[in-house]
Amino acid sequence: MKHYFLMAGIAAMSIFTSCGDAATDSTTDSLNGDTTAVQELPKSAEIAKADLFQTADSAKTIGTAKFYDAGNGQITMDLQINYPERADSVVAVHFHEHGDCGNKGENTHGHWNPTNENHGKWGTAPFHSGDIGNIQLDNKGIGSVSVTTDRWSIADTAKNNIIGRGIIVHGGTDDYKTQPTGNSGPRVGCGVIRKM
Ligand SMILES: [Cu+2]
Ligand SMILES: [Zn+2]
Repeated sequence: MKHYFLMAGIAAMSIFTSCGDAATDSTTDSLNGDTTAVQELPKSAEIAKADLFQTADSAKTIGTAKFYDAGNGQITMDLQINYPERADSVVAVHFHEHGDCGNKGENTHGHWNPTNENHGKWGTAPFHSGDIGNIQLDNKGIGSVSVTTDRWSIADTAKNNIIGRGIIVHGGTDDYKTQPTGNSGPRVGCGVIRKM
């Protein structure tokens, strides 16, 4: 990763210096001075995050969803769940409409659905833009999934803005068919997507 940025820095500097007098000395000095700045480019910086907790006890965290700019208008979510009470089970995860985890997650209301599609399985149209789906938890209650998509935005005015949406972890399995919920069981975990 560091090497990549260094190479990018060299490339950028080459372009820069080619516009003026490309004196060898100043190129070298600029490169040394700019290496740190180039490494701070926000390309893969965390752009949003949701801390997930148990709906039965908000003091108990059960994981995080971290969002990154993947370039080309795409966003990557790395979702990690650590829910020992749910070890050796499947949980279903969706983005829900509202960022209010009150009333044991019920205040998030239904599935977030900016494209007005039916509920379904991620990647097989039709599906809601937050139908992350089933995640197998291991014997410690740990599971993860990574999703990269152009269905999400963090732009304030975008219809598909994910900021302020709820993320619900269900204590059952999404059948990917039942409308509009997938019959995914009780809401056992919740979090709200916040801009970083
Ligand atoms: Cu749900
Ligand atoms: Zn759905």
